[in-house]
Amino acid sequence: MALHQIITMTTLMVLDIDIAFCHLNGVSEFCENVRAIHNQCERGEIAGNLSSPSARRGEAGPIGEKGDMEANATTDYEYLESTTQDCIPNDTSALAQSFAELRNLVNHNTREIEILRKELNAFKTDCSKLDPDSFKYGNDGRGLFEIYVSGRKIKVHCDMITDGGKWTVIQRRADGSVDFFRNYTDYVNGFGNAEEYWIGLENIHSILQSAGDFQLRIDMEDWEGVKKYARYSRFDIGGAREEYILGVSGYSGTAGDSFGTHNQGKFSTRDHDVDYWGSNCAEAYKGGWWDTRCHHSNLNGLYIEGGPHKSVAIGVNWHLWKGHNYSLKFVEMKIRPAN
Ligand SMILES: [Ca+2]
Repeated sequence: MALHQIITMTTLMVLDIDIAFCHLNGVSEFCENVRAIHNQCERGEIAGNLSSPSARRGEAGPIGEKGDMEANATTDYEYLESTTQDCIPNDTSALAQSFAELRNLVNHNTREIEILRKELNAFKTDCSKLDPDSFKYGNDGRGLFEIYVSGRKIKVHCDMITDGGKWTVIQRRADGSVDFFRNYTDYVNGFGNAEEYWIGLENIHSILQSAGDFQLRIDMEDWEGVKKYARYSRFDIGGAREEYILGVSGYSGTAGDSFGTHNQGKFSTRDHDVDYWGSNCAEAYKGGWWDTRCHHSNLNGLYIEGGPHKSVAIGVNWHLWKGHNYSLKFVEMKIRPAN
């Protein structure tokens, strides 16, 4: 086979490989460029491009020797050999076979990776299951991360710093940007944005079902920058049929136990009154909570700038710290497996 034929074949083959990779990677701009070169090649223009600029005249000489550079259409084979000989395989069919095997391998590995990714995600049921390495950069051990609750991806804040870390934040109040005075469906399914949210009773229930016992920690801050917390060594809620009834015990902390008194409370909202009071606690105190005969804490109450408020018990209240007429500036409710 003449050298220029090998060069043309090899060039076409390399272009085919490029085009195939191009499809694999989905890089359309690159693909267009390769197609353009491919078309050039088919029109016979590529050999001219590969030869030196001075070699487009004169007559062809023997392979390996310089032709008559004054004659028309001479190809400078010496130049071609010096620039391409290392790139030309002895057997181009072997190259094609190698590429086919490579493509199969890539396809196979792509499928394997997708399967492994799904299996891995199924384990990320709360922040304690995430790879600690993913918290090293750029977020100071806090921030939004993806977890998989009942197979569905949701974004939550993870607190990997406080009290040993690994906390999944299920409720957050930080700037008053989200209205928490909402109906039952919203509290069941969850609502909010990156700064303020309620993760949803169904999601809380699913996370609690995914491992053994869970702890709860509530971090709070007032408008003067003072921080307090309440921790409960056991936290559980029932499912929808049990009205998400609360099981909480084992208080320790600095804020006082204003949540343990809600133990055995069912979750009430303005349109779903299952509290133990004649009237509707959630309606009266502007939130959604495990109300009993109303509340000692009301962390889903109205977010009131500055703190103090006149109407009793409607704010983001924690009774044993700030009473029923002070709305907190910041709250995070967070859970993690007990062990
Ligand atoms: Ca009632």
